[in-house]
Amino acid sequence: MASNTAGISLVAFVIALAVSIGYYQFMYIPEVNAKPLIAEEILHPEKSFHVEIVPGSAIPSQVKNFTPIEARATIEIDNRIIWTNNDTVPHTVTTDDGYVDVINGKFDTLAHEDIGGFVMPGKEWEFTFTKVGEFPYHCEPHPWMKGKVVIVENFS
Ligand SMILES: [Cu+2]
Repeated sequence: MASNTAGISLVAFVIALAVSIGYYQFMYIPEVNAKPLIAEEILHPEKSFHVEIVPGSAIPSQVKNFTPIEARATIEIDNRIIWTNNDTVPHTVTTDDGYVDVINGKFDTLAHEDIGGFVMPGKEWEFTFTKVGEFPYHCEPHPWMKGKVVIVENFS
């Protein structure tokens, strides 16, 4: 009789264990790893906002470097910012405050292996901001080069 009860509770324990492993694998893990649902218009806006890195940007006396200094773009419209390096030396676009976009990763060319960390002369780099806010940045080798991305709410 006692061994029978023990047998039943062992079976109950095994079932409970299987259920909790199943929950962990099929419910909990996918939920934790899932990226937040973000509207298609934000992930892939219709337009881009262009910032030029002007010739001579590596020289401190060239006060124009990131042009415009403030890139003011609208979420769902042109929240994809494209930097074009028209200078003759490589530059970076590096967040001042460590901003990491939930979809597109760190706002820093140095964190992006696909371009070797730099916007090379004649090349461009794009970064899509998936939330509104102010995102100050600079160039790592030339810290006097400073700019800001401002993504504003879409009221249209
Ligand atoms: Cu630079």
